[in-house]
Amino acid sequence: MKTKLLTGAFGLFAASAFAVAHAGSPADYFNKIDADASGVITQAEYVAYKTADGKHSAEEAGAKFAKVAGDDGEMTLAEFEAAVKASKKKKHGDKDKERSS
Ligand SMILES: [Ca+2]
Repeated sequence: MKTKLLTGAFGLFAASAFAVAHAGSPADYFNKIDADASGVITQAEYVAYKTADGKHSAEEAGAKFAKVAGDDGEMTLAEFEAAVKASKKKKHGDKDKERSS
């Protein structure tokens, strides 16, 4: 009985730990992509990261990068966070809209 309880608790802990690690903060995600830790993400770094898992083509990644980075060709943490926030808003829809207005 006790063992079963412990296993259940551990399973819950493992699941929530995974959720946190998986979601991460935008800054953690940013640092992962910023391969040389220069504080900005270049197009090369972004494309390399996005194409690493084979889910995105270099063209797709390049287009997304240009959209987020703007004219200067460098993605700052602020730009990155804004893009993450914008994509989250899209996913969760009206809830965020109500809260912010
Ligand atoms: Ca960099």
